[in-house]
Amino acid sequence: TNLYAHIRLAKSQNQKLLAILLDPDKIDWDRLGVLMDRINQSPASHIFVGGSHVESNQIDHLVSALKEKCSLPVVLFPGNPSQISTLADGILFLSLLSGRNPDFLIGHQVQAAPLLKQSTLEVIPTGYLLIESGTATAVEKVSRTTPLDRNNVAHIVATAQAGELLGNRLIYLEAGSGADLPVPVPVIEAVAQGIDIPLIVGGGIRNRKGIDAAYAAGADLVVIGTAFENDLDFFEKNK
Ligand code: 1GP
Repeated sequence: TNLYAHIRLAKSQNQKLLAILLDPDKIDWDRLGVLMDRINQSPASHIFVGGSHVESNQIDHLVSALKEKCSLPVVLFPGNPSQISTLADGILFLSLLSGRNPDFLIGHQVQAAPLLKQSTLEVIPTGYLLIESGTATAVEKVSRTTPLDRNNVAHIVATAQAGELLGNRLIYLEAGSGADLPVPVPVIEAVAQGIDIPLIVGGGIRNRKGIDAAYAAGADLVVIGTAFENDLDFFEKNK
């Protein structure tokens, strides 16, 4: 299957997508069976795997369990090059365009490229924009970059557009995992209207209302991490 072709097709048909983000560092390995059941019962279309501090053997462990027990595509969402498992289906090849730290703009990508070229992973170039969301999140601390001002919509749109023009196939608007405030609706609306490629939105979305607000504003794919991690019945309670 071609992950990107599927995302594009969904966008063209206005079919909304949903990813569950799993951080291998936060998995309760003793309850893996329950986790897999809940994922299979959820409306998710994708599983993203990644985190800020994860070690690679845990990534392989989680990805192989997911490949065995779930039918959803597994997409890596790496915080650094050590978080690549060739057992996954694809990878969001992120460039942190909101920041000015060369390591996260191009350095880590150079480190990862030889392994990716050898692998069968589908590589999806993704412009990654961190939006200010109240208190500092892990992405901000780990990347040592400043998020974009959530009120400066024009600058956020220009950054997303530059990402598209540089050849990225997706734009990811990120408030940060566990963010106090999700990406503002007017930001999602303006970016969705300003680009032609699919738009991912995540960070701090905690309920059905938040998911639907992001979709209505123009998000093609919404990412849920913390809310599901904290309550495996999240999707049952938020239909
Ligand atoms: C983080 O966008 C994702 O990269 C998900 O964030 O954990 O807040 O759902 P949450």
